[in-house]
Amino acid sequence: MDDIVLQTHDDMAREILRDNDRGGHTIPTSGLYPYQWNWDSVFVSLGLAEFDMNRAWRELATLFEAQWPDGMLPHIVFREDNPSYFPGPPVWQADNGPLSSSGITQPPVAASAIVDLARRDPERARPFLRKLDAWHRWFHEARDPDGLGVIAITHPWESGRDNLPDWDAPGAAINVAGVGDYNRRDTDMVVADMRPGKEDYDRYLALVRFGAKRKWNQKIISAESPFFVADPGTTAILLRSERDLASLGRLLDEPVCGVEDRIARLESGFDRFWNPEVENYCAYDLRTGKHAAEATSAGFLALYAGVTKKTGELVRQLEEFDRSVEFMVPSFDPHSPLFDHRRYWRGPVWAHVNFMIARGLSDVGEVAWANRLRSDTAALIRNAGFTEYFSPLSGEGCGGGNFSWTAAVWLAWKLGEVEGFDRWAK
Ligand code: 9WN
Repeated sequence: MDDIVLQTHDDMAREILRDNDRGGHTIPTSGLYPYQWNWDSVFVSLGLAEFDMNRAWRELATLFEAQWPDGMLPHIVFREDNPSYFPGPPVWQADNGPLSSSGITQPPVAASAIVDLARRDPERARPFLRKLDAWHRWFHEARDPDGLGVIAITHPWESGRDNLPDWDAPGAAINVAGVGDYNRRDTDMVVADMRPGKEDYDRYLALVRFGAKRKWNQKIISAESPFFVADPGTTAILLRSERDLASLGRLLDEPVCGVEDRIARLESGFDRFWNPEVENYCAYDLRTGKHAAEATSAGFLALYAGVTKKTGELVRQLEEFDRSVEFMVPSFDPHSPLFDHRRYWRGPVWAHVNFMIARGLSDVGEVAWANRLRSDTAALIRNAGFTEYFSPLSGEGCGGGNFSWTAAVWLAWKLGEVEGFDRWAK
């Protein structure tokens, strides 16, 4: 009789990354997301680095192949037109870069990941240094034209946290009259109550049409877009990446000119996000001057950014969140009437966000909290599988399955080593 070999979660995670490999770039999951996504690929590179360093560097190289001449790194790279995803290349009409792509960006986690990889082999990071610098500069020029030290998004997809209630009020200014009929593909593959609603989708499409009409001229879009919202998530991620870019420059003995000024501007700008009524860092609508009215997981990324003056308040809010959920960290305040535990970014837990929040917590010495996030993430994946996101109440796996960044975070965070703490037994 053949021996039965039990597959470990590490094996499963590696298998998912191999299965989602499309020859040098990795898709998030087949069917639902058939292209290369920006921040997904970066987390994937951290997972790949645990078993195939060459492939990890290749993932980043293929992503940067799509960098636009102005420095922007697009949020989706289209190497084909795949009908399983809408909106595809014909809707975006963005031919400003060397490869077909979308016309917006996503949170710039790449410099932080590249610094992690560079610790093992610094020279391989050298080709990325100037590309990262160009992308970061682009954020300051195109997404902070007034030099306020906060980075705006021009589309909810740019935040990576697409249908967060933070975008509801600013999104009301988007004119959806011209979107017409279209055929969403996501709800063919995932139950509708786990995905954004029709109103959100109309707005997403209206903004794509708005950008396409302006030929994705980012200056014009920043000046004229009805949606221009400073995002604490993107700003925190950029701030950490700027610090990491500066250290990469030092490591490679190639100083990055201007990076220290950019860091200083973001550090002081970050205060603008503080909403005293919420006691957290909240999105800020640059068109109306209004803060979002509720706390989200992005506020905790302040610690990841090295902004530590409100550590006490943030930890208190984590404790508050924890009173209402089984698994941390919900993407949106679980006390709010808008909290929806299975619907995309209106409540669920995301492994990669936990990974970043925990890094910030451990940087400020909140080790027990960092460990708690790690063990929650491990328990969620062990029990529900490598799904796209998870209900913070029931632990149910939601969205797409065999998901690349969930697998990558499993490996990079060494979740296979977490033992003896089963949140399901709580
Ligand atoms: C739009 C791929 C991406 C993630 C985003 C997530 C989701 C796309 C969508 O999937 O967004 O970019 O069609 O829903 O919100 O963070 O990068 O996994």
